[in-house]
Amino acid sequence: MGSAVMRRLGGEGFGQVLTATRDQLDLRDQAAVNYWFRANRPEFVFLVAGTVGGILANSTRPAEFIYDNMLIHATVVHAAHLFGAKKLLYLGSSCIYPRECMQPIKEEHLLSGALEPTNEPYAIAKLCESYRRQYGSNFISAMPTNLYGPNDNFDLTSSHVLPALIRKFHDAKTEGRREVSIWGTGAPRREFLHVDDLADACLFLMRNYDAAQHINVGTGEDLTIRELAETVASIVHPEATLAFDTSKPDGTPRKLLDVARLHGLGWRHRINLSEGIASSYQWFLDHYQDLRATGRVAALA
Ligand code: GFB
Repeated sequence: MGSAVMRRLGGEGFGQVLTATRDQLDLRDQAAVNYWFRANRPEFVFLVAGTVGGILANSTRPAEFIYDNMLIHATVVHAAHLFGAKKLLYLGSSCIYPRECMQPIKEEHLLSGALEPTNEPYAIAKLCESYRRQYGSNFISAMPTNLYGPNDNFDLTSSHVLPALIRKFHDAKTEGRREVSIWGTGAPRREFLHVDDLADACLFLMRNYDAAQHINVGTGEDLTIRELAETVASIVHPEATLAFDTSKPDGTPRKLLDVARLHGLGWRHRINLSEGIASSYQWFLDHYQDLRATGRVAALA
């Protein structure tokens, strides 16, 4: 998300984009974050930082996810308030909605039921609304659907499904194998948004949305994990066959966002799924050596 927002702001000609990498600034450290905000006085804040991961990472590292994400979000929102940021956009995730939620999921369905156990820790956030109510801060929050695109994580133990499938079909093809293991039953349905569309939506919301209610960001279209695997196979390794590993969790049966509110504001995604998968696979091929060198395609399933 971060690199996509940087690409989009650069494309828009914004010259004064301030960033701080994890090594430069620990966003869980209030004193350090306050010092950074006092020194830099950002007017507009895109809060896209967090500890993220796929279904396995979320269910095996819950303490790390809840500790990091609650601290990062609380610390940055509080500093933005203390040092007078004009506007802040916080990005959550569609996993914030209940597991058995009406589909498509409306913003009002938030906290209307039990969360999916595999990603419960990651979902507690009503931060921006509280600062708006108490201090009148123009802080907004958006809930994007599952994301994919350039700079994704292709590590098979911590990644999300789409980069994992690109990697698995690629490895099978280069190793002359046909069978590819797909986690779960293949029946769950998921919606996917390309990160460049998300970055475009972030700029649009920073310019045009000033309401307390969080807003969904997605395509409004979903497919089964089996259909997704068949689509990736058709692009990366058409001879492949699918083997479903039902020892792995399916997670939420479906999480299709209702994007009527965003469409009503005049924003729609532009990158369709097949096009996005093809360009993401090309990015993977172009960066394969770097990914290997930095260990982001290290672990084998
Ligand atoms: O993308 P994913 O890890 O996250 O899994 P969630 C989506 C679906 O793909 C699940 C299946 O049903 C997985 O079982 N799947 C099949 C695979 N093969 C694979 C594979 O090789 N790797 C992975 N990772 N999945 C996450 C939340 O849920 O969504 C996070 O846990 C966050 O907190 C993220 O919200 C956006 O969509 O199930």
